[in-house]
Amino acid sequence: MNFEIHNANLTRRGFLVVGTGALAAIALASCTTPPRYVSPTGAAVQQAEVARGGTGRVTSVDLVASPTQVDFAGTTADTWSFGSVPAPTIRLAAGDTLRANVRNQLPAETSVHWHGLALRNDMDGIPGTTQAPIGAGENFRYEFVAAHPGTYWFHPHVGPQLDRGLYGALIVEDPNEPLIYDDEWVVILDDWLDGVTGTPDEVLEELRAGMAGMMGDGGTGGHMMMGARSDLLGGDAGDVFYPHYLINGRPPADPDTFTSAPGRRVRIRIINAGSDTAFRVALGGHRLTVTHSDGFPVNPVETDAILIGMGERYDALVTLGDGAFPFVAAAEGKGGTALAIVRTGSGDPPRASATVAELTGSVLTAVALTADPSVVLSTRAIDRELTATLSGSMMAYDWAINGRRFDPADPLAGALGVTQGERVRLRIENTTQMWHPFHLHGHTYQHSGSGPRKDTSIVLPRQSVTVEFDADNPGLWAAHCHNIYHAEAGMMTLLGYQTT
Ligand SMILES: [Cu+2]
Repeated sequence: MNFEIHNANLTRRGFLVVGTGALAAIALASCTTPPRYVSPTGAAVQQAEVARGGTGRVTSVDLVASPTQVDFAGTTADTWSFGSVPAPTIRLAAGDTLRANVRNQLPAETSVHWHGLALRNDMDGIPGTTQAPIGAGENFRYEFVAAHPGTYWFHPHVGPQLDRGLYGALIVEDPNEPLIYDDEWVVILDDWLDGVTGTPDEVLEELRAGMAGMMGDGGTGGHMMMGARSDLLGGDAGDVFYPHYLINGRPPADPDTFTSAPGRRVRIRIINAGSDTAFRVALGGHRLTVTHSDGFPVNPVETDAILIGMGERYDALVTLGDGAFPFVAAAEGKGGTALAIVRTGSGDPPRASATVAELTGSVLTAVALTADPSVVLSTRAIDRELTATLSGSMMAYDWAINGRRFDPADPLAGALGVTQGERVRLRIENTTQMWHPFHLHGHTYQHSGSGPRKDTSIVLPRQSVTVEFDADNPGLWAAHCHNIYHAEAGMMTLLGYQTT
């Protein structure tokens, strides 16, 4: 229902411009006609889906979002999940169709976004833009071709629901996989507070009140975290205090254990599902060979550790030694850690407080990577230059893009416009005192200068990241900070394909 209203608004806005007389006439003469955008349910989106082709094979999954109780080493917490935290991993082959039947048993509206996939726009899960929200008690069927192999994940795109337990990995396997490995391990990192110190909605409310709100609360502080610092992140590492850091839904006192054998080569797919925490990950006694960023292959780079922002994914290969090894994800600048265990032989399990020397060795970020030749963008002239200027402060909690806080009731206001077929250069400029993990939906851009293909990029304070992509997936695509609290406060815009 909302969806029809949204379309009506677009029509009405176009009509109003014509109807405001002389002023509008000047605007029309000096600029051009106001932008009109493709509809997520329109012909261009359907044609793009047909062009993707696909195998015709269908993988069906049922995702039931419901209130759930989780157990962290004996402490229980009430949360919302798809039955378990994380949800069972969804796997399919590239070119196959995913059919996900979502049943919403939550006491709230929800949606599912398929993070990183260049999928058909009306299946992207953005209420008010690509679909109506899935109301409490309602169902929705997502169905789309997963064209590109890689490590992806899924989560809601409603309020701060991402910071609950509603997430899981989505692995698109390559039928012609060039990597050689024996085992595979999916590692999902998360910062957790839901049902322990409060709810994500309470955190958002407190953050929105800003620093002044916290002072006014008599200094009890609530959910805010002061003094989280990281040189790698250019200063302030995060705003929110989390009592738990998890790997695959488990705290260090009850760690996930990956069992393999000495000498086996493992592909580790690492996903940061956190909301306000970058993680520095390492496997004790091993170096990691990074092979993929955000699902796409890179020229392999060996490193001791990887820094991974919210929404980012890295795949790494490692040949396992003999014993029991700690896989540690340190909450960057925050002091806490998540732990899992890799076991190939006998030996005492690492302690919950295990730390590993590799964490303070070489730490890889996207800056160190270049795209694998198979996924380098073709050489061609830039047709369109866009800028997304990130602004705002922790004090006022007024996070915005290009001076505008995203308004879900008027999502196209301030949209970045492109035309299908263009080569686009997007400069993401961070004018704030804090780092932001910027995420573009529906595309896997390339960092300029033969950098990696990615869909989520760390943008350091007072610095910029320039990316390029082909506008080959028509629709209305969210572009936002993947700190869920920044995004909800307004650091979000749309990339809109214009009709000519
Ligand atoms: Cu941000």
